Amino acid sequence: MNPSHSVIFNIKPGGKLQGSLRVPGDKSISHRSIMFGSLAEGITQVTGFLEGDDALATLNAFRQMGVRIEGPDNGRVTIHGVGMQGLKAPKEPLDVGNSGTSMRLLCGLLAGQGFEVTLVGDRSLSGRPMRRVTTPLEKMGANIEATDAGTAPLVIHPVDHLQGIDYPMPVASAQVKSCLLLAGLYAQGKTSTTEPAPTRDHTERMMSGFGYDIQREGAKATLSGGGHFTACNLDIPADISSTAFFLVGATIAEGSDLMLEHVGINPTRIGVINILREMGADIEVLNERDAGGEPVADLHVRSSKLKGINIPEDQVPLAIDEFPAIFIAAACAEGETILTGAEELRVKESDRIQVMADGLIALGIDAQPTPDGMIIKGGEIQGGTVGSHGDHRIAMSFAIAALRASGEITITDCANVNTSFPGFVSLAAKAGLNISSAS
Ligand code: SPQ
Repeated sequence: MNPSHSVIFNIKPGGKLQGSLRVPGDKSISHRSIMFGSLAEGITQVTGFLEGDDALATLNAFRQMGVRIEGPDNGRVTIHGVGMQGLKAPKEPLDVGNSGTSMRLLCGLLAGQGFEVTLVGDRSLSGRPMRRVTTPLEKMGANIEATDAGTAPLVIHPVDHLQGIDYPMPVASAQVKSCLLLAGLYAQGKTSTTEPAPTRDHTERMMSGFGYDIQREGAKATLSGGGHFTACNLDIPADISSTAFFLVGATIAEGSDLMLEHVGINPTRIGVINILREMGADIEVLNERDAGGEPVADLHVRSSKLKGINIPEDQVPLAIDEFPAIFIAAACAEGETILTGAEELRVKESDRIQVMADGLIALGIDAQPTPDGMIIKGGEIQGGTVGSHGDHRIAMSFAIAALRASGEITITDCANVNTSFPGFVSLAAKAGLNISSAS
């Protein structure tokens, strides 16, 4: 049996969320800390590293390529950088499990190395589109084999050299942008990406933090190959994507009053705050400060009544991973919430439009999937069983829905919650969710 099928969440209805808590470190920044620290000259010390399966897959990949990495130990990682040319050919394929970020960013980073490497992933990742990275990389001169469907396994063959390109990105994707910028480090001349809408900019910020000259002008990011990274220390903030479950949970559960500490509030990630506030949520952003080039704050959230809205399309890339949680908020809102322009949700760890619609309908909510979004009418959430399809964000979203349900909710296939949020069950229980996990 696939082990991911064997974990089940049971959540008793009702409850409220209270107290102060800090969710684990940001997944996107954790991946990048390992990649940049490994390529740097010198020793990089990381605190707040996410000890979840996805970020650990990236860490293990670099160990397989000869980088000495100590930890993680309570979020502390020490990376002994090998420099831009110091990676070694791994003896085995690099297995990145469920992690799209690892596969797409590594694909760019490895395209210009002098050795052959194979990237493999689990069933979900092996069904996700990779042409969005292999096509522009091939324009740079890379030699990458994929399946006929353009999916993993990806075999990256060594090439003579890569050539920088100026790439107008057809999709708003931080993974595509980051992949090409990482390949650009090894390319001759300049590599530029232009994004159709702003996406998370952790790669650009971290490159500057490691002393690399990267220029940003509006939607365009440009760098020249041949430079080097200088090691530095990184303090990774709590992940706003994990925080989102608590923002929604405390908003929908009457009597809730919750403080979420040290949350990354990078402007390219705060769509969930903007959207929930527009729906009527009471979220205060307190103690804004800087943590190694990334803005952080404490978020104070109290329960409030929500109303349905038309979600502004410019917020979609800024909240792309938070829609499963936002759909639960919409199910608890008065009136209709309409999401458009979010077709990217169909190619995540699961088809997040279909799987969320199926689950909401199973719980008695009127949810209509559309090709690029969903129409949700707020209503009474009933008890029932929903399948998470091995998607961490679906599992956690339906878990918090129980705060407003009339009966117990059972969620199947929940092991992948460990990819982004190890300790979710105990932290959510501590805050007031009546959740238990069985395998
Ligand atoms: O890493 P993975 O599996 O792609 O994870 C997800 C998630 O929900 O955790 C997407 F399914 O986050 C992506 C995010 O959607 C992480 C990411 C990054 O770190 O650069 C960027 C986004 O993906 P994309 O395709 O929009 O660039």
